[in-house]
Amino acid sequence: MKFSTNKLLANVIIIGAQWGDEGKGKITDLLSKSADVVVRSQGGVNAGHTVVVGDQTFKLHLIPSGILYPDTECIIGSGTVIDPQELLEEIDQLVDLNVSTDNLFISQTAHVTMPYHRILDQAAEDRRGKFKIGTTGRGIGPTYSDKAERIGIRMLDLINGDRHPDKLEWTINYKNAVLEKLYGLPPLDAKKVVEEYLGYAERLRPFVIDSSLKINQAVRSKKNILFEGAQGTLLDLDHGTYPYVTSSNPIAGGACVGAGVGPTIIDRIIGVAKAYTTRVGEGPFPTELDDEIGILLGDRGSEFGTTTGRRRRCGWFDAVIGRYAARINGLDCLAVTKLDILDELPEIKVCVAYEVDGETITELPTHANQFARCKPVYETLPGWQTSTTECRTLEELPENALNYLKFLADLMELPIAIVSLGAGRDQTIIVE
Ligand code: 2SA
Ligand code: GDP
Ligand code: MG
Repeated sequence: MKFSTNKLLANVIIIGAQWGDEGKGKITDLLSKSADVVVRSQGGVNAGHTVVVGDQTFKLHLIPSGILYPDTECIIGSGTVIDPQELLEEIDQLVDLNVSTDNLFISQTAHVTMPYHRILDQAAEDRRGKFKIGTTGRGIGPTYSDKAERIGIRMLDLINGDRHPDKLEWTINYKNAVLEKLYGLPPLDAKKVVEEYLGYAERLRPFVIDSSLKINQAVRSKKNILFEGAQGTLLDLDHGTYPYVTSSNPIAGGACVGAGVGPTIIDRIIGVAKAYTTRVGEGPFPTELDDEIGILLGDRGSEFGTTTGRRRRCGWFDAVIGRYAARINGLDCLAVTKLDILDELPEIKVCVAYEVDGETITELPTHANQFARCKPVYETLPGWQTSTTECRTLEELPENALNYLKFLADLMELPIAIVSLGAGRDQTIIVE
């Protein structure tokens, strides 16, 4: 479990190794102290990253979790989708809490979530009925769909007028036809929407930059860059549990695409994993607990969506998923969070394989139906039934807690670099 903290001072990608909400916000905030630049590469206001500093709790959606350090530059990269209204609210809330946003920058090529995207997200979910995905309803899928269809509106279209207001109106009317004809919904007033969004653009203009250029200049100046993942590996559009995924690429490769940097600049990839598993939204979840232990994990872990407030589904740690995340992301090491949530349990299970169709498998099946039929094969470890929240070194951990961590590290064939034992900054063990 050796890990040099010096290596945190390099170009590092932080990735969710499960289905999101692993505590990436806390880990990003922690490492931002030694970062010059923090970049969000994908996702939008669907993300909810919580950072606790003393008695203040910050819930960030689009703004990188490095924003709490005044000297750290925070960049919302090209691969993100931006809801200008929500972003402005997030900026205003930070300013109200005396957090400076002077070092915030927004990519000119990020796509804009428009009002029709939010409406279409909800309408599509309703139409999917029992096949619904359980999206956050924030218009994420429709914004990325328009990007792929090449009818998206980018920040620079709003800021520089590269897309003439007529063209904006044309796009809105095009989407109005979809709203009306496909869903029987009332059309939006195109002129009003254009006026509203050009107003947001005026406020956001000072933040908008060529983000890839800025990030690569920072690379050349040997600055330390932290790439903050949103959502998690299993929610990846290409490599997650499709179709129950988000519409971007939360995996390590997505960080390079979304930021506009080459993979050769990356020094280290940290996978953040909870000591158990959660999922919010629909889709198969082999280790899900529909019993009092699931409720206990949810209650002790305050497992409610940071963005939507939805109750998260809870289950045991799944090492099949963990190993998959290690492979897909090329993880160098792990940050294990929320170990303290297991403190009370007399015994703890870990899924080491699946049984499906009479076979035992240790690799994640790619087909959603087969994945839905997987039954977890568990190994049971003794709990420690002692509080770990005050532990600050591995030596201070109860023996069974340390054994649990070693068990996870061995299964995933990865060193553990960081252990988190509470939401606070100091409730952390950095493994030397
Ligand atoms: P979407 O809205 O199109 O991205 O939803 C598609 C799926 O991706 C899941 N998803 C998430 N899962 C965990 N956490 C997320 N962020 C919020 C949080 C979620 C919340 O931090 O708690 O508040 O509910 C997040 N964002 C997207 C989503 O549940 C769908 O399964
Ligand atoms: P993210 O999306 O990966 O940033 O995670 P979220 O912020 O959505 O959810 C993680 C929640 O757990 C937040 O409320 C954090 O403050 C909290 N948290 C993070 N690490 C720990 C930990 O080690 N122990 C406890 N008890 N809470 C933690
Ligand atoms: Mg979250």
